[in-house]
Amino acid sequence: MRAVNDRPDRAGSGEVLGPRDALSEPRFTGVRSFARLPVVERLEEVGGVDCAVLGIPWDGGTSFRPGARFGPEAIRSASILLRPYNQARGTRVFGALSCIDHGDAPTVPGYIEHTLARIEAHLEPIARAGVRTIAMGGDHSVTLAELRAIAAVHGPLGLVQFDAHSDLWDRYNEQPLNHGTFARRAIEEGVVDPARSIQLGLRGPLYEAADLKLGPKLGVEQLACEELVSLRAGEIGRRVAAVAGSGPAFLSFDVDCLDPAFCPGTGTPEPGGLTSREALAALRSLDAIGFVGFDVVEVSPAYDGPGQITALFAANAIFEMLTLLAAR
Ligand SMILES: [Mn+2]
Repeated sequence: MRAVNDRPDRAGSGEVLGPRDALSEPRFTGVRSFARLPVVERLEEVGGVDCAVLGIPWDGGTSFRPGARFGPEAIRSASILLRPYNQARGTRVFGALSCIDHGDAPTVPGYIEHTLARIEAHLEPIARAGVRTIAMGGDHSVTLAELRAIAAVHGPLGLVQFDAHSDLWDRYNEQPLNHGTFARRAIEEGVVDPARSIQLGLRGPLYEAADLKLGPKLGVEQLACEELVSLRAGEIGRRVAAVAGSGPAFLSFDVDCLDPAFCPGTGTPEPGGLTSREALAALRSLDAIGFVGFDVVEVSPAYDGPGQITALFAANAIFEMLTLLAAR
């Protein structure tokens, strides 16, 4: 039962918290946590770690298929296959970063305003302690709460959003809070700086032609899926860096950015999306951006395919996010 602790040059911060070693304890044993990281739920014990992975079990903002409240549980189960070293990047992740599984943020089923307020209150002190958070959603409405909390510490954020949908709509059923409106609310509230924001992977049927004008109107750069897949990964990284600049940014990854062949377990699937390989390569290209927070959202396990492939992709997307932190 040992934690990875092999970076003696890590000055003055005590133990480096990492996963249990699968070479001495089989990876299918033990209580499920993200990547078999130690579970540290008490805020007082979070200080000193580099990164906290946490769940946000919530699907009260979905407009179609529910079930993302079980996303964190499924991602944790799939994540036990992760290993400490990222061979694609040549980067040691666990062992270089001190990481914990910080449990789940509080939610209130049926009450979206209360839920977003509780998530925000839960995250803000973590961000204030200088700990980077990677949240496992949850439908995309939870990102609004994360952005509120992290912007309260770092100021307005650049948003890098991988998604089939812009989530810039104004109302669903006359109501302002929903997984399809979070990005617009975040811009209106000033927690996201649209001039430093970009959405990638957009596709699928819209309500009307005017939907295509929402991005330009609100000042957000958009890369449709067709254009995104025509770019090499390095070019994607340069396009994002040109928009996001050097200021603090948030990376939000909606798994419906991928084709349903690769990520069927999601709330609003759209055919014609990225492959797993394209998506991971795109994430790896973002190493020039100053991300201060991350999430992977819209994993709905009840709709997942055999082998829980959506949850498995989500776990690996989080591993790439951790790698971006470790490589800095
Ligand atoms: Mn979305």
